[in-house]
Amino acid sequence: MTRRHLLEMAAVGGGIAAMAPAAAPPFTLPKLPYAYDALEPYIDARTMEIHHDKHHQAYVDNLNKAVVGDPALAALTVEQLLQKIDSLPAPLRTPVRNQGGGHANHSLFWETLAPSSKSGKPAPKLSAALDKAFGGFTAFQDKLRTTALAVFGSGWAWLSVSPGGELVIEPLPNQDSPILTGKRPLLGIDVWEHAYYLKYQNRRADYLAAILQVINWDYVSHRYEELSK
Ligand code: MN3
Repeated sequence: MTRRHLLEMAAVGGGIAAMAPAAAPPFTLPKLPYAYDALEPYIDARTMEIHHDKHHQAYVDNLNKAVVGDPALAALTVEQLLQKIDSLPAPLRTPVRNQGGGHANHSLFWETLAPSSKSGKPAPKLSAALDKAFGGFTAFQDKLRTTALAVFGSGWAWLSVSPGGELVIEPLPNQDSPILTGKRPLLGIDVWEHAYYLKYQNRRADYLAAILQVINWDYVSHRYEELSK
C-alpha cells in the first residue's frame, strides 16, 4: 500500500481530512526492485543492504519528523516539496533539502540500477540526445565518470534534463537534488563513501567503473522519453 493509494482511498472515502493523524507516516522507504545481491560482483550485497535499509531509511525517517504536524506538506510528494523549497517555512528548508533530497535521490538511484545482464544500452531517443550533448555514449560515460570522480567529499554526479530540454551533467554536493534548480534528474551516481567503501574503500574510480556496468538503461531511456514529452 503506497502513500498515493492511501490518499486516493481517503479522497474516495470523504476527503483527506478523514485520515486519522495517527495514520502511517507520509513518506515510506520504497522496496528495492531486485535482491540485495543482484548487482554482484559490481556492487556487493552488504553495501546494498546497508545503503537501502539503513541510509535511505534514515532520510525517510528524518523527513517524516520534519513534516510531522503539517498535513498540507505531508500530502505533497517529495519532488513537490523540493520544487517549492523556497516557499516552505524557513525551518523546513534545510531538512527538506537534505532529508527530502536524500529520499528522492535514493528512490531514483535504485530504479536506475539493474543486474549487469539486464543493463542494456540507451534507447534510440536518449542515445541521439547523448550523442548531441556529449559527442557519443563513450564520451558521455567519460564525462559522467570524471565528474563523479571530482566530487569533493560527499555528493552525486547527475545527468538531468535542463529547463530548456538539454541534457546536462553536473556534480552536486551532499543530497542536493537537480530539482532544486528546476532540472529533472535522469540518473545520479552516488559518490558518498557509504555507496562503495565496504568493497572499494578509497578506490572511487574502481567503484565508478563498476557501477557503469549496472545502469538500467531501459529505465533511464523510458524516463527520458516521459520527461521529454
Ligand atoms: Mn547514498
